[in-house]
Amino acid sequence: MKTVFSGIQPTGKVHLGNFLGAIKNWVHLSNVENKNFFCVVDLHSITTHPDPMELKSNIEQTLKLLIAAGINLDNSIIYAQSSVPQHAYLSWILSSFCQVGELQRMTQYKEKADSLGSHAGIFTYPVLMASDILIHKANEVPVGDDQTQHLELTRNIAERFNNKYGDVFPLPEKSSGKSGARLMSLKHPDSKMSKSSDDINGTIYFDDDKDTIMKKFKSSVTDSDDIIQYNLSEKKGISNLIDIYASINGMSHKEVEKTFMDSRYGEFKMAVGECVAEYLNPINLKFIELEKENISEIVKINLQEAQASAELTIQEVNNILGL
Ligand code: AQP
Repeated sequence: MKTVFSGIQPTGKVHLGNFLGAIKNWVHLSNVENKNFFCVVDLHSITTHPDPMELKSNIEQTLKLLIAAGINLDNSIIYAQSSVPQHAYLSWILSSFCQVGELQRMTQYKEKADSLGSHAGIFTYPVLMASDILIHKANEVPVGDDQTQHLELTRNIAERFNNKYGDVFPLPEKSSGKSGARLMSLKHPDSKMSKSSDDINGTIYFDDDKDTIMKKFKSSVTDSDDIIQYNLSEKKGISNLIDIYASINGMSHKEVEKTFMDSRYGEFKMAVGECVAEYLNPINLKFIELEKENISEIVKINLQEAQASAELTIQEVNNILGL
């Protein structure tokens, strides 16, 4: 049986990009024979210095959304990273198996240092990420291409540890499953749809109602061709809409182009809006239902399982290191 780990930051309201790029696949993985850990990686979000009340509420909201999205809790564990301090403990140990030069080469460090200022947290967070993956000995990690570099670093760290102390950690692989679409802003198709962006009209949030969704798609930026064709270099806006439609309906880009070959942009935008509203509505309804329910027992049981799994690894590592 595979052990899968993946995480989401509680940096804001969950959006369609998070669903189609990650959570939809997590739901799928939770229904096949895997042991899955889906983690709200709140310690990572500290690097952005969030407002404490907002952070607390985002953590709770994100955990509830994972349940509302349909993650099968029979073989999946959902929890907040900061509730399992073993993540941070292992991160300290692993930092002695990571080269400074490796961290300096991380492209996300360079990007984040520009926007967040260069503090040590954004320099060393890839080690915490390695710890997130290795704490449960995950061998499969469903991540997008932007995370390939971090996964390679995790493998390097695990390999160095294993070379010195024996076969402790598996070398994790990128999930073989289909990676989800990378959604772009509906208003600025050059930028990624993102939780922390101010671009609310370019982002579809999980709790947008149908009217709002339709309005956002209606005013989405495309081009003047009126030809529904996937072309990432010249038609970013329409390609993004094709990606969304294809991802929700399990179709290829070509199939979407064929289906809408006689349609105009206005018609296509409405069709995309309709299918997005249909996709998000049951998740939102379930979320509202969960808001009324007390899910503390579910959260507690999941957390205990996550702690037990992490503690096993820490005991083993402590013994091996002589701690
Ligand atoms: N636009 C996107 N398209 C496809 N997938 C996306 N993901 C995020 N944005 C898109 C995927 O969602 C998962 C959780 O993301 P994260 O919270 O760990 O970090 P992120 O990639 O930085 O997400 P955001 O929404 O853009 O948040 P902020 O604004 O805080 O940076 C990941 O698997 C990610 O690939």
